[in-house]
Amino acid sequence: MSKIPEIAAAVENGKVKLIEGLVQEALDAKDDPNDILNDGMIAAMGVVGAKFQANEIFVPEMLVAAKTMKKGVEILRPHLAGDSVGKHGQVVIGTVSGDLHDIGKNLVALMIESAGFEVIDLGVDVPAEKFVETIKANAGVKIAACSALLTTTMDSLKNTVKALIDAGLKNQVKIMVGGAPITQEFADEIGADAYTPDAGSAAVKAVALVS
Ligand code: B1M
Repeated sequence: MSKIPEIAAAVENGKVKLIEGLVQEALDAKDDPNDILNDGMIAAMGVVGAKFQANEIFVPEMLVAAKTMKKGVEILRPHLAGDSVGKHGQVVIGTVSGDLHDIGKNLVALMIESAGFEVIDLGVDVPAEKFVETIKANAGVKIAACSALLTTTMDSLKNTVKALIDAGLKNQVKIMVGGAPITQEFADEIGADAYTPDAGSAAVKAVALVS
């Protein structure tokens, strides 16, 4: 029987010590790595978010769930990543200033890398100037990928896109944006080149933007 429901339960309940073994067992049983990620771990984070919103759990429980998911993704990583790193050029990625969420951003980075880009990951809480400096210092960067998970950091995303445009970098890079509160409409409004709703479509779009 598939281990995916157990994986979802382990992420939801923050079973940090169990997750690596469960993911490995699922892989050994030939569960599809994408199903383990989407139906197991990402779905569980949705439940965690809903419980947080309903005041059933609080920030510490969200943190443990996040830690559990990260450990699980590390086991999955070699099964998701490809082997043609760098053939499409470089992508600078980060979560915008004021925002500490990095699981989605890390998945986008992983998928983009597996699609054949070299990824420069600036981490979380990244000031707009840091994106600008990094692109100026790396002529091979073709895409700036910016993630925002909070409605309160949508403004940071807007400022980051503006800083990239004001620095004259639109000739060098395409700007991709995403994250739960972001929409195509918002992306258009702030002048981004592309919005995608998830990590898989971000990788497909990145390749299309440079082809
Ligand atoms: Co936070 N948090 N959190 N949190 N957290 C949310 C986002 C929230 C929706 C929970 C809720 O209320 N239901 C809510 C935001 C509400 C809002 O703004 N509308 C929220 C809140 C309120 C907060 C705090 C303010 C809580 C507090 O302190 N009172 C605080 C803010 C801290 C800060 O950033 N300054 C906070 C803190 C945290 C933790 C640190 C505890 C932890 C993050 C740990 C970490 O990331 N290392 C955390 C977590 C875990 C969550 C939830 C539960 C899960 C996020 C996650 O990892 N999802 C989240 C609820 C939820 O998402 N349902 C929640 C799984 C991940 C795979 O999905 O990140 O959406 P996601 O990424 C997707 C897509 O969005 C997309 O692709 C990804 C994969 O397919 N995507 C892109 C993301 N970036 C992209 C970029 C692209 C393209 C696609 O192109 C460049």
